[in-house]
Amino acid sequence: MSTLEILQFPDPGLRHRARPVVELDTAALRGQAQDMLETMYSASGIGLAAIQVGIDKRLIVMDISEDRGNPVVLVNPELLVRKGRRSMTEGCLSVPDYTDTVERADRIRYRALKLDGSPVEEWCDGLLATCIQHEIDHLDGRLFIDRLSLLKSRRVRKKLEKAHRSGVPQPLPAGVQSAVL
Ligand code: GNR
Ligand code: NI
Repeated sequence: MSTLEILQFPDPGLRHRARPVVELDTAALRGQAQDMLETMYSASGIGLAAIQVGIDKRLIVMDISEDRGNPVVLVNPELLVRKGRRSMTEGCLSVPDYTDTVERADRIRYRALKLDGSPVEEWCDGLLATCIQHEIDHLDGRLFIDRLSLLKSRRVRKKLEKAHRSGVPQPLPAGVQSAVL
């Protein structure tokens, strides 16, 4: 197992659509999922998309439990239905030192595969629904700051680009966590 480097905005590697996983139930895929979980836990995140660690696959890991003992791995996740709207404070391990309120669907039905290739399809809501939508966005090259108002999104992108150029330190994962809890 090893922790992986998390790409930071404005890395262009965060801006493409990740490719579907075609080979399930392989040692390689399990190994990548394990490394992603280790990376997510060590950064105190509640989710991580493969694209954030430079892996071009539609693969996400999550753990929204309080004791950090409930790892979830989803392969090729898809939103099937969105219901209602809800605003939540979000942060992102790829967006240093910034949190903001994002409006998303409140309740979703999603479909995905488990590591062994077996299908999952279910409704969820609350933090899990927010997290799945945030991670699927990553797989489509989208970040939560793209979902702010146009004016705000532009202002935030400029500010973060400037901070990036001047070599400001990496995100404090605890900041992201406090946005969650
Ligand atoms: O750790 C994270 N917290 C979080 C809080 C609110 C909404 C979404 C998230 S996901 C984020 C980890 C991350 O960047 N996943 O891509
Ligand atoms: Ni993120």
